Parts: sequence; C-alpha cells; structure tokens
Amino acid sequence: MATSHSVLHCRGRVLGLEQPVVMGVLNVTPDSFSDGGRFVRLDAAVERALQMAEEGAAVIDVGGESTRPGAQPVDLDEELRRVIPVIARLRGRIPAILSVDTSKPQVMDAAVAAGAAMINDVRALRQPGALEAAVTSGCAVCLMHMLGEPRTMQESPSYHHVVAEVRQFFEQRFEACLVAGLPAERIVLDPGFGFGKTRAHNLELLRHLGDLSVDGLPILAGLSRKSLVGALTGRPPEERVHGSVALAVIAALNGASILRVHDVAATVDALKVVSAVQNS
Ligand code: 7PM
Repeated sequence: MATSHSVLHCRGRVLGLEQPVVMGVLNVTPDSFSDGGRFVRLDAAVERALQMAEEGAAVIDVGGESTRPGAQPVDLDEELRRVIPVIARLRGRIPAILSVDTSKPQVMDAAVAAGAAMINDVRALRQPGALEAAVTSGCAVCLMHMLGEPRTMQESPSYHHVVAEVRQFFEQRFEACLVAGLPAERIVLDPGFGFGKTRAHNLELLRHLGDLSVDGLPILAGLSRKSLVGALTGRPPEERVHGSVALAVIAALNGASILRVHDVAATVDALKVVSAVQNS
C-alpha cells in the first residue's frame, strides 16, 4: 500500500485509517435543505448528521460554501451562520470526527471553538491566514488540489501530465505545512476530483491514486454523485448512488483511506467488503 500513515491526529483524537473510512457530506446551503427558514434548516442538518453517524460515518464534513463548478463565493457572516450552529449542536453527541469544509481562517477558528477537529479546505490553506489558523487549531487538515477557482475551473482544464502536476502540488503544500509547524500526522491529501479536471483527467488520477501520495500521507477521495458518475452512467445526481459506490470501491482498492460520500450506508457496506479482501 502506498500510504504508510495509518492514523490521523485530530485535536487530541486519533482517527484510525488501517481500514478505509467514510466521511459523510453535510452541505448546509439553501439549495441542500428545503427552505423552511434557518431553524428548520438547522434541525434538518443535525438530523442528517446523526443519521450519517448511525450509518457508520467516521467523519462528518460540514460545509456552508458551495464549491460546485460555477458557484459564486459566499460571504463570511453567511458562512458562519450556516455552519457554526450545526457543529455546536453536534459536538459531543456523536462519535464521528466533525470536519469543517471551508477556506476562510475566521470560519476555521469559529468551527474549532464550536467542536470541529478537522479542516477540509478545497484551497489547501492558500488563503491568507488559513495555514496559521490550521496550525494553531490542532486539527487534521485535508489539502485538496484544484486547478483555478470554482467559478471558472471547468472551462477548459489542461495539464501536461495530470498525475505528476497534482503530486507536485501536494509536495509544495506539504512542505509549506511542515515549515509552518503542521506535522505530517495531521495531513491528508486529496486530488480534488472534478475541480478543474476533465473526465479523462479524473480517470487518470483514479487509476494512479497510489502514485499520488507524498511521504506516505493518507489520501482522501471525493467522487460521490459527481459529474464523472453522470458522464459514465448517463444519470442525474440523485440516481448516481451505484456508480458512486463503484468509484469509492476502486478508490479504496487503489489506496484511498477516506472516502467523502453522500450515501454513507451503501459506501460503508461496500468498504467492509473491500477491507475483507485487502486483509485476507
Ligand atoms: C456540486 C458539485 C456540488 C460538486 C458539490 C460538489 C470535494 C470537497 C466537494 C472533494 C474535498 C461535493 C462537491 N468535493 N472536498 N468538496 N474533496 N476534500 O460533491 O472531492 O460535495 S464539493
């Protein structure tokens, strides 16, 4: 196996990665929960998180900024209003690690104060102040590769050699983290499927997932319901469960330690099968 780090340190807690684990996606955006107003949305988000924990998610990733292709940035106060109450309500209620999906240092600080133990940053701590916020937080961090910005990244992504370029990006960000005082035990790398990548790029990265890791750091893969699944199956997002589970299985077999998914129960079952095969 390409990854030699089999644990992730998350603010005094240890997430075991001997077997692949699931990170459940909790989008707290107006388009993800029916709009009965802010408090209805909060209740619905908390309910969904409890369900994902029950289904076996080891991590719950709470996000308030839509990073879908073409999305507009979200204002700081609005992002705080979306994610902080959810994290605060979940703190201590579930065994899952709480992750905050953000690029803003102010959101990282507030989320950590509310109970988050992981930071998932699609901009890999490149916003001013983000690296420092992550270092002092004690949190684990997910460094994701993205070519460009969400608003424009899918316009015409181009690489000479996608695997080598993503790997080089990981090397640079890993070095920046070490220099800033963020140790390897707190870092996970993510190729950012769909973030400035064509279908061919995504498939190339998936096939070579094991070659992407730097210093044996664990790999996180997010393929769930993405347009890649749509392109391969011809199905709309709500009908992409089976294709997504197949991709999660392939990613795990190719060395991914954390699978970021919407359909937790189905993926947890599939990964139990993968683990049994890997450990026999
Ligand atoms: C529309 C398209 C809405 C895509 C939302 C998305 C990743 C992530 C996302 C990922 C990490 C989604 C994506 N994808 N963070 N955030 N890795 N670390 O499926 O692949 O939620 S947004």
